[in-house]
Amino acid sequence: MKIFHNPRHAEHTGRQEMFRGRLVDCHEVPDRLKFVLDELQRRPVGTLHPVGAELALGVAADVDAAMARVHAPDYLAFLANAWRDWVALDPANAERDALPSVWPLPSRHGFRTDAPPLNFAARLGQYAFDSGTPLMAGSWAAARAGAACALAAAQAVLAGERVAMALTRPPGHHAGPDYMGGYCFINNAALAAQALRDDGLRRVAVLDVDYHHGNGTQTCFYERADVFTASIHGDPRTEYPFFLGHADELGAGAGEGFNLNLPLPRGTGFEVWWATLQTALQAVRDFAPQALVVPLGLDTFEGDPISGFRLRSADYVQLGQALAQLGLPTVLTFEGGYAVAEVGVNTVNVLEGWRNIQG
Ligand code: SP5
Ligand code: ZN
Repeated sequence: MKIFHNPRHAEHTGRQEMFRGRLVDCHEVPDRLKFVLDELQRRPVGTLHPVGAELALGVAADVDAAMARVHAPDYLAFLANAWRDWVALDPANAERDALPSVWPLPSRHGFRTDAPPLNFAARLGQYAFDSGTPLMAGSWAAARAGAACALAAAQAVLAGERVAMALTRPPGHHAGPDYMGGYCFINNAALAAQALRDDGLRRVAVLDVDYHHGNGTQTCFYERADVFTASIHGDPRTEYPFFLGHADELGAGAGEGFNLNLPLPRGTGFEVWWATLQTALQAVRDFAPQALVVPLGLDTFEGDPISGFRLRSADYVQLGQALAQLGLPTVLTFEGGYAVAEVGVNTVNVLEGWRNIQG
C-alpha cells in the first residue's frame, strides 16, 4: 500500500474554533497526523511517500487544474488570497486566525448573492458555512499540498495499485464546490474521484465512513450518475453538519438514485454500524464501480471527544477487511478522528485489515 502524506500539513494549525458562544481549542490539530505516522513506524503496513503540491505529476499534472475540476474558480481565488486579504482588513489580524461571523442567509430571506461584498469578513461569511474552521497564513499551502496527496493516491491506483491513501490534513469531505467548513477547505475525496473519472474510469463510488455526513462530497456529485456517493453518519437532526445528510436525499436530475445516506442515532455501537455498513457495501456493489474512494474518518471511535458512535479500536480492522473484500481499486482519504492518542492505532488498524485480505 502506498501512503501519500503531506509534509506541509502543520502549516495549518488553527488555534480556536467557535462553539456555543465561546472559542474552544481546535480539535483538528497537527498531532493527529503525527500519531498516524508514528503508528506507521511501529507497524509499517505501507510505504510512505511525501508529496508537496510542486511534486504532483501525472493525472491532471497541475494540481490547480485538478482543484478547478471540483471547486469554483472564485472560491479557489478566495482561498489563495484569503490570508493576505484578512491581514489587509486590519494589520493586527496577522496575529489572529480568520473566523467568519456574518453570513448571507439563503436568498429567500432577501439577502443578495448577486452583489458580492468587498469586505473580507463578509466574503469569509460568503464562502464558509460555520465558524469552526479557522483559516491562517499556512492554510492554503497545507490544503493545496493535501490536494496533491489525493491526486497522487488516485494516480497510484490508476497505475495499478489496489489501494492508496492520502494521509493529509486539513480534512476535506465537508468542503463543497464553493465553500469551506467543518475543518475542510479542499475536498480531497472529490478530487480523487474526479481524477479517476478524468483518467477514463466510467463509474466511481464514494463510501464515506466519517462520523459526520460528507455534505461537500455529496453536493459535488449530487446531479451526476457517474459518481455514486454513500455516507454512514450521525443523524443530522442532532449531529453536525445538521443541514444535509438525511435519508431522503437520493440525488437529483441525472443523479437521482445515485446518492445514499444512512444516518444513525448518536450512541450507535458497532453491531448496528456494521449492519449499516453491509447495506452501504451492497449499494456500492450494485453500482458496479471501477474504483472506490473512501473518506476515512476515525471519529466513529467510542473515545472521540466530539462524536457519538461507539466503535472500538479492533473494529477498524474489520472495517479495513470489509472494504478490501469489495476487490475494488481504492483511494482512502484521511478525514476526521479527534481522539488524538488513538487515531494512529485506529487508522493503521484499517490498513492492517486491508493487508489481511490482500496480503
Ligand atoms: C472532518 C470532520 O470530522 N469535521 C467535523 C467538524 C465538526 N465541527 C463541529 C464540532 C463541534 C464540536 N465541539 C465540541 C466542543 C466540546 N468541548
Ligand atoms: Zn467527522
